[in-house]
Amino acid sequence: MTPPNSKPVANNLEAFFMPFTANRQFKKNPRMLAKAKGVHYWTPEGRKIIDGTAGLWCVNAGHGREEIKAAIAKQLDEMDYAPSFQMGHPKAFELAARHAAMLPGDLNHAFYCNSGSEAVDSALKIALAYHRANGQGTRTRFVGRERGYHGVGFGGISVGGMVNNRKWFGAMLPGVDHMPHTHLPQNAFSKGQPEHGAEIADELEKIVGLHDASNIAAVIVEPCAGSTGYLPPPKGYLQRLRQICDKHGILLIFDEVITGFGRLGTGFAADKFGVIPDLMTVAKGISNATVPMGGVFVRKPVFDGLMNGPEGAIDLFHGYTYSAHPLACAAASAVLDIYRDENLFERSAELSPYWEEGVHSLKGLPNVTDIRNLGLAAGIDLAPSGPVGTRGYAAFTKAFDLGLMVRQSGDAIAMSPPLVIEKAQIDEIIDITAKTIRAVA
Ligand code: PXG
Ligand code: PLP
Repeated sequence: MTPPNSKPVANNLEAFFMPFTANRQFKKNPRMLAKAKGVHYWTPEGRKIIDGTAGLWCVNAGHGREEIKAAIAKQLDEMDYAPSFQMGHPKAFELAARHAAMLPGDLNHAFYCNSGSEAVDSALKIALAYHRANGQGTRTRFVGRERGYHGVGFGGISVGGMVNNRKWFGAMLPGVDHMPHTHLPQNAFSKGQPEHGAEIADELEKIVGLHDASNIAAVIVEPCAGSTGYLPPPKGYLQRLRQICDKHGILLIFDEVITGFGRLGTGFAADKFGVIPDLMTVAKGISNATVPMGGVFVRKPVFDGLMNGPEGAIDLFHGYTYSAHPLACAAASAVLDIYRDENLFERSAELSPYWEEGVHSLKGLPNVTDIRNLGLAAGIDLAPSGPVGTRGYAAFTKAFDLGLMVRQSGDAIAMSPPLVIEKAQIDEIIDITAKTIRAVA
């Protein structure tokens, strides 16, 4: 049978061990992507796919941006690589200063790495080191949340709350508790932030009561959970978490790998909600996914707390060969120019009501049990049709066949288009999504 998605490719598909993929199923009927520009992908045979997900929530400024390409090429000509251990290069310092200037409050230092997973592990380690440097070395426990996704490092899966990402890998980090997730049935079909559930933050008090605050280093949450179907925080929830952390001297980490760089219509979720975390993890939109990059943004008191040792001593025993890679820094700086010059965060905010109206117009279609949105992203729950993920996978593949890229999480589909999307293209995404939902009924 000729696969509908892709003409047979000349090369052998066997050797590539694909991440988060049903390898054998995929290789029988591959969904190949060969070209990307603006808000579109093309398959090798030239079929055009509208990118409803900005790649994997990362290509915020759209594909194939000439400015980024030029900046990377120029950097490659000047200097391909430079170490950042006890050495530096100007682009790293320039980028950190630009990030510090755009961040809210006193989040004004930047540690760089190469992915969101590395950012999360780095943030957890910074939290531990900070407490230890401040004479509170008993603070070693972490608190995450059910349905949280914090990447795939051992730290990230330990604080994360996705069972399939955890159950295969044994013991993980000791000393982690999970707060309940915030997805409540009474909030179904909420537009934007749901009304109910701020009090779920009080579960943190129970965990503090169990272990005592003197043993807890940090709480990590996605301000708006992404990977588990897009779960905007209930009104007041994040503010309450911040208060409880302040009361007990616990660091609050916002994992903004998805929400950072414009997704919610502001630079960061911290701006959107007016809640400033002690540490913020970012990746994806930081470089528009051109060169892999991640980062941890650190508040001044936390950074200063690590600067109390002898001047000649290393402040943090942590870093990557590719921390602040020159190509990544060049790309990230060019991306900031685009975000600024094209007002893409504001554009995201301006398009959000139109997007909200579009996604909520899908209410009433067969098997749609909930729709959630915030900023320029949404999650749509479909009733299961068998084992978990059966209908979700059917929807994902059907949408691809109809020319739309969506993300599947169980039986939910998530969408997060590039921030450069046009209204007519939003209409197209909604139209294909509706056809998809009917087709998998
Ligand atoms: N934290 C959060 C909040 C994320 O969303 C990571 C950490 C890890 O980033 P890296 O760069 O190591 O992948 C992420 C990544 C999906 C999907 O389908 C989401 C992510 C990655 C791939 C797929 O929702 N988020
Ligand atoms: N493994 C070995 C043998 C190494 O030498 C290094 C780095 O020097 C690493 C792992 C870590 O690699 P990276 O710094 O790219 O994370």
